[in-house]
Amino acid sequence: MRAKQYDAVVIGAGFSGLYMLHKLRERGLSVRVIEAADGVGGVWYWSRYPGAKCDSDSIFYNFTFSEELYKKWRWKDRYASQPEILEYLNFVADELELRSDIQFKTRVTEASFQEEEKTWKITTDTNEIIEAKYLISGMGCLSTTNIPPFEGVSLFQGEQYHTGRWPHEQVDFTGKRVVVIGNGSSGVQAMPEIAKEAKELTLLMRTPHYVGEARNHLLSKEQQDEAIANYKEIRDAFFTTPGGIRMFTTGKSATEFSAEQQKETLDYVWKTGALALGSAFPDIGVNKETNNVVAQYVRDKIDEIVEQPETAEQLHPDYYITTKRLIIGTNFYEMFNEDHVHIVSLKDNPIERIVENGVKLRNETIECDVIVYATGYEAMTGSLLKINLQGRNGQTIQEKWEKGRNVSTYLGLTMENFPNFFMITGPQSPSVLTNMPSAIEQHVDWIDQCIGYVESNGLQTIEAQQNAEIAWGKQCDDLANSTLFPQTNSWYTGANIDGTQRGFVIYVGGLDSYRKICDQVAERQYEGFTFEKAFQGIVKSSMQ
Ligand code: NA7
Repeated sequence: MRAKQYDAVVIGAGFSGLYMLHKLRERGLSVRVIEAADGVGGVWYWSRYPGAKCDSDSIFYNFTFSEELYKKWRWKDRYASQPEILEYLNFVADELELRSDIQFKTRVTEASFQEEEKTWKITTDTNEIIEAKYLISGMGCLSTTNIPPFEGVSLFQGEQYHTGRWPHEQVDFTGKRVVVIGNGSSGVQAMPEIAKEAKELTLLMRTPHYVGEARNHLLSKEQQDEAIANYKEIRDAFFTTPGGIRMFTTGKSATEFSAEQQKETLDYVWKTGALALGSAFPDIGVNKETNNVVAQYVRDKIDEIVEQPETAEQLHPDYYITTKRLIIGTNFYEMFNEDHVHIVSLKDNPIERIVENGVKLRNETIECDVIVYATGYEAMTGSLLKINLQGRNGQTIQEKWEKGRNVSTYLGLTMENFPNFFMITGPQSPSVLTNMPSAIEQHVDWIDQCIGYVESNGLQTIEAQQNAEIAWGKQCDDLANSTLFPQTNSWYTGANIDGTQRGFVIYVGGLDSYRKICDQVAERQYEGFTFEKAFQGIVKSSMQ
């Protein structure tokens, strides 16, 4: 079979893949996007569970690279729901006429670097072979679902769903006994919706989490007009803020305020909603005292809202707030005041197995008709490790990263031994600590510029140097170790998946600082990279 040939192959047609395709096409490259689903959207194509929403204010949850595109779209909700985000991404695909270069219902199974040709050979589950000079992962950091390896899953006689792979048809919970496993963002968003229909709803909870108020509402025509008029400010936030989003902040440590002032500030945040519990006092991630002020405020709120003191106590989180992804919800704590909603702590009573009629815990069996796994994702590395990706000399990504235990990249964008391969929002980039579209635009712009450099200099390959990779890993670790983050086991560290413990794989210095570092690397002629030039051998760009 003859291989199809392109300049670049991009894996995934979510926010990342769509924008990457647009940029490389503008550069005049031939590009093929390979997407497993039958439509665009990426994680927003799959995560159709009831209540699914983004947790950034919608007006920031879009592309800003084109003023024209930005101004053509109006969000209906303060936090766009999954159908609305999917509609938006379809709108983008149509406006930029992207579909003709996307191959749907196809999964990349293998990709190997061909030393002689200096190209990537890509194999799909449709038995096609594609060759491309550049290979770019737009698979995102939260797309491979995590169903923990519970025994007996196939024995269950009722319905089972994962929030990240929800059916397209509406699931009817009316009159049913439902068990939800997991109370991360997905579980917290889904449960109040499921509780409206279910006869019984039981949350099986391993760790209580901090849930702030979302305060979603429809955007008025005036608010939509204002968002459109504020285009420049919104775009500016992508470039100049640590999270790529404008959030409420006092700009000071909680320790600089009296107890009354702290409460006043946090009352304001609770009333106005959003993830501002994490931004009101900027030293929350490094100062235990500030952290405790905010954490205790949420625990007090739980006591105020939840009527049964034992239930309130069960819901008290005890880790450093924001060291696991902060959650915002609607009616989450209130829901536990309803008679048909229950909570079972798995702390001393873990799940033993799934049985025919429910979930068997150490001390009891919870009978149910439906099990909802809201158990999250193999975050950060899961999707990359699922592909048989082979760099130089057949080294696989599984070998390089020791199956996820020793992740190593340069800038979270590239890797030694994997020439011309790029990751969008990869591990060791700011990724999930930012508003994702902000991070994605920065990554795609940088990769596009980098490819432009390679092309205009007549180069064959660009590849991270080992010492650059080691230095980047150290910089990420040192930054993380100066914060409270590593003190909590979370999917930031891979602790949610057995055997994936791997240290901290997010650059915690903020998107604004990260952008400066990446720009500087480019300005210094791609410092820390090695190039191969046809017929002239290897060229090294120096590391200082
Ligand atoms: P998360 O945030 O990873 O949450 C997963 C939840 O599932 C969390 O409560 C986990 O408990 C729980 N979990 C995972 N494995 C198990 C096992 N084996 N037993 C019991 N409970 C388990 O995923 P989400 O989908 O909610 O959110 C992911 C991101 O997607 C979110 O931040 C948004 O950006 C969108 P744990 O806390 O690990 O004890």
